[in-house]
Amino acid sequence: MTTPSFRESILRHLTYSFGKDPDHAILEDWRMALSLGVRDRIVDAWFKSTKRTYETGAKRVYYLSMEYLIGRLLEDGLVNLELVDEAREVLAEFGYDYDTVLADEPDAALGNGGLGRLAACFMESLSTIGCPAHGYGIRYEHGLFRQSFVDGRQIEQPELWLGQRHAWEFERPEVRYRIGFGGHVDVRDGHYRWHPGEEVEAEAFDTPTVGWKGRWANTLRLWSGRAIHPFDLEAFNHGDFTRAAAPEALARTISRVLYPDDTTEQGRELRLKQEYFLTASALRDILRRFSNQFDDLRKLPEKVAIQLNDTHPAIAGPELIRILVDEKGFDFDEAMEIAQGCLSYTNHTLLPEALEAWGEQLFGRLLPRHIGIIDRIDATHAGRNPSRTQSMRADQSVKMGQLSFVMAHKVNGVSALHTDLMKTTVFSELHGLHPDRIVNQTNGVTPRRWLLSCNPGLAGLITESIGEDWVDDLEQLSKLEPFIDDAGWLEHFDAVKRDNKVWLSNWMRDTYGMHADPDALFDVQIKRIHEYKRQHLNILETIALWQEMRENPNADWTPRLKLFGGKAAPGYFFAKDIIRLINDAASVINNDPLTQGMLRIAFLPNYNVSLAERMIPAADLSEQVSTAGKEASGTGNMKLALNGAPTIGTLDGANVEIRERVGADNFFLFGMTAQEVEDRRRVEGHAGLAIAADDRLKGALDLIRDGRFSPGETDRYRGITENLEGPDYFLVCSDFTDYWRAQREVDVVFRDDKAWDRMAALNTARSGWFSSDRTIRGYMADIWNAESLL
Ligand code: F58
Repeated sequence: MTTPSFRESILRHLTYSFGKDPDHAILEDWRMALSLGVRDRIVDAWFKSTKRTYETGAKRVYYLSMEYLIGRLLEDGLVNLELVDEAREVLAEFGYDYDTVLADEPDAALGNGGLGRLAACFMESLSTIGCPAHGYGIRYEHGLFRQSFVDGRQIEQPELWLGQRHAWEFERPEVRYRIGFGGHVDVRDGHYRWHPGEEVEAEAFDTPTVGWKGRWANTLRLWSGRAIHPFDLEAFNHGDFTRAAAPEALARTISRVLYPDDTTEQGRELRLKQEYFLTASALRDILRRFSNQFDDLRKLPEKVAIQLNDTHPAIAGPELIRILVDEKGFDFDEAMEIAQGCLSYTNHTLLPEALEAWGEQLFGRLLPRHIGIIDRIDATHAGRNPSRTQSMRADQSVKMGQLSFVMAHKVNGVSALHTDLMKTTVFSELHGLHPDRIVNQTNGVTPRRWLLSCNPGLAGLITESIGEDWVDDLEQLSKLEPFIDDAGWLEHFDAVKRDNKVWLSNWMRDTYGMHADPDALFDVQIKRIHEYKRQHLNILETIALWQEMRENPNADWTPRLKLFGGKAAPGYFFAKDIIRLINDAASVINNDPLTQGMLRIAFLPNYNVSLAERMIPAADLSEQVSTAGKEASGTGNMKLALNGAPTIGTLDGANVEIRERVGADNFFLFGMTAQEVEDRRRVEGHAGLAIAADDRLKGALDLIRDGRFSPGETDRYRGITENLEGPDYFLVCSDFTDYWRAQREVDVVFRDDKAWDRMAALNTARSGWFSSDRTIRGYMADIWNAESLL
């Protein structure tokens, strides 16, 4: 039964918001009308939540993140408001297919990968839990680039998510702040005053984020850059039209693109400006909201928790101190204490090259007051901790990790292993001085998007079996365990996976003309392309397997489809070579008549949230093969396990905890531990030794080097082979043999339908702990001291 009001609401929007009658409306009109119908209801929940937060005077959480990898929002709203069936019916009535309408929405890809997607999952969980929260970020005009392949090579094109109409944001022209850069600092009677040399305006755009069953909605507030005086009329009157429009163009650059390439000085400068732009606007907004309700700024830590998503907004510490000291008259020590009471910091990586450090020159030029404050923070901290040897300033740069740690009352890692490593590596000195500061909050994923909505078949089976309470209490999935012994139930589980595989394979055929046999094992590696994530380990094993199949074509092989998805940073040439190698290997192997039906490779272009939602439910095997100690947590690993894909993986990041929970028998473990990795690196010529000991590895490397996948151009992959045969920092060669062994174990289990289904179903039943609801509850209790208002 269609609820008339929702149907009417859609038709009303079609008519009055878009001026179309159903006969003339195009796909985009329907998508927009449906979205606005949903949005109306979200807004109702939003107002109620806001009102309640004001009335209770509750503490608010502010999540500061340079990235939100949101994806599409229409299905999120429909699912959380339980309007999917009604939407389907209304669209069908007018001859439209639900999935087609949903697919018309562009992905909002305002993030690079795991860090940005985590922020998006957190926003959804905060709303589901009813924790009063705001997300702050930047409204990039261009999100992450669109990836395509030409001759196997990655090509980047700008992605314009705002090119089509977008239903979800509200522009707030009344919420604008002036944000300054550069200039100079005056000191008079010990009072500092910063006079910026340049100013831009930050304008707010709000997106309400609704939680499960529409019980609560929070705000994601994204800032857009504008010129203070958008148009230089004098220049225009002199006929200099370019100069007339220059102020606007310049100001807009600040929110133009996600992550400018920071290999050039201009790129780095823009990035630092973006970080300050986000942070300063957010703080102004936070303080304005606080002052509307309370008067004593010393109470800030009681009412405000500010979470720094990595060090990108680390300037929040010095900026808050600057406001309190320079503008509100606090003394430095008290200001520092207030700031520390509010701030906490999440670390997402231990890779040295990813730890932010800004050249002093650039930093001092753009933020002349802040660099002085940082020195004072450093000195104050050192004064209180006389044994301190490190500093926030070293090698002529400002160390944002050190600054974030000192300015936070809690610092967290994102998996148990990562948190332990933080204590012994990058933050060992600070951890020694502040042993209670580092806490762990293992990542999680929202079950609404990553199971209920992306895998309706499995979600249906689960609800049929144990009721629907699992949706916001994911650990209830453990109630599935008794069903797994029921052969009929397990067949049903298997049928759901098969349907998902058929669906993906049809979609691949229709979209890319790719062939995928649903009976093959769908072996999936989806994530950013990076040496530490070791997509090249996977492709080496694929090549070795191909060789073995060719030598022994009549053996009982388990048919495999190796599926890849992921983008390489535009300036990361090694990663781009890995992509090209995978594509080159695909063209050779997929066309080998001898191995047809046994082995195929497919690299799906433009991996993004929506593609993940299609691939994850269809995956049989989850590749989590990073060099131990390098992947902070991973969240794709959780999504895949939850959707019934056992992991082949190393003891890295959250893999460790996944294995503990799903059981060692339901996880294909291989490779060195983090400690063994460290030891192995000290073995002289480790790669050569590993190659000499494994003919398969040697054979695969030989084929690549001899140009088997790059006919006429034997040099094409020299970078890769020389790296692997030489330094092999990520120990691809040393882990190869054990990886091969684990893969053959996968082959054996997969041929036993029942055994495999059992393992897959146990992965689902035992992954309930990896909900981002659990993670957020952990932050609320251990870091924010915040409460749910539901
Ligand atoms: C990721 N970091 C971690 N960084 O690699 C992953 O293990 C973890 O699960 C995830 O964070 C969430 O905690 C990550 O995605 C980035 O995208 C960087 C942002 C700054 C520039 C370089 C990429």
